[in-house]
Amino acid sequence: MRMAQEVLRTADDIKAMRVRGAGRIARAAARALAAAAKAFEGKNRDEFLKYMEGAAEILRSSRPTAVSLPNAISYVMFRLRRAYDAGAPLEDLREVVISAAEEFIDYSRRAVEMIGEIGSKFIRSGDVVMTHCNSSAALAVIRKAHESGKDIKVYATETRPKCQGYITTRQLLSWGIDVKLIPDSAMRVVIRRVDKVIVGADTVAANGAVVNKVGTSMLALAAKEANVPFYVAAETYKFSPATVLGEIVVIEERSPGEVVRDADRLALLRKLGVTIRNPSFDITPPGYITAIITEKGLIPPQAASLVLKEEYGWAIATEAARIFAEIEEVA
Ligand code: RUB
Repeated sequence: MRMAQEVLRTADDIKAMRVRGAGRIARAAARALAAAAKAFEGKNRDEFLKYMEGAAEILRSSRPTAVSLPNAISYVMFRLRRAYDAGAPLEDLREVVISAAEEFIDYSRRAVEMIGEIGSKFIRSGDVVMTHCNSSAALAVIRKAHESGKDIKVYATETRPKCQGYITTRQLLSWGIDVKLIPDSAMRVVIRRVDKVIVGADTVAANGAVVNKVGTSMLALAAKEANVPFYVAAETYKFSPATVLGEIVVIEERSPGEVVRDADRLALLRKLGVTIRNPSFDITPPGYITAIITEKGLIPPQAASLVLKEEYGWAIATEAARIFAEIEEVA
């Protein structure tokens, strides 16, 4: 069975970062699953399940770090498998996928808005806020604070090597917010003029550690030293159920060509034997985080495992059952 074009295109867009940011890639994957279900031409429900599992796998492997991607896919696939096990006919299974994907996308959008509402209450008029990379959840907080009449100023880091800080700067300017762009290396100098830091998240681990764009943990370190509160804006689908069972978050390593853009210079450096590393994300330990702003309210990072139990009890139980089955097989 040929895979739907939309699935292949979406996976490519995510890999090439034409679609980027943890929330956006999650919504794009859900949309692609719905498109795949619509495009399925077979007549058989077993074939449909296999085809959807193939689509899920292609999308899941498009980028490794943001757990929002597998969580969005699991949200849809869990409902599909449940309906399949209950004996639903093909047309119902197709409908289950389409409506679960729409439900996820809708939830995700409302979650970002809710984070904006909740997070903006922690920003006071006159605050100087610093952000890193380009996070729609973090920006929702800043935008809402501005829209509710608070006078705020923002420092945005460039976020090398991909410079997502330029997108942040453009967005803030378009909303009429006072923003200054700084090189990443100026973080510790500028933090002295900052009242609050707010960043997004790709993954929140069970122990409350936050995985976000590389440089986030340096900013957290600078904020801690300067006694500046450090907030993370993260929807609950950025919490990783697999980490409850000890799984390590994979940090994406991207191409050296993003670090040294000039092809001749890159070739020369390679000829000289220079190795270039480009880890795309880093991990901020919970002790550096003042609070995580979720759509369900503000939580201390140490409460991440409670969020996981409440939101992903089913995913954790399914995964645990799979691990036990494997252990029994080996024994
Ligand atoms: C983006 C990044 C963002 C988070 C959260 O990295 O690290 O801070 O994904 O974004 P990249 P959002 O540009 O490599 O995808 O709040 O929009 O989900």
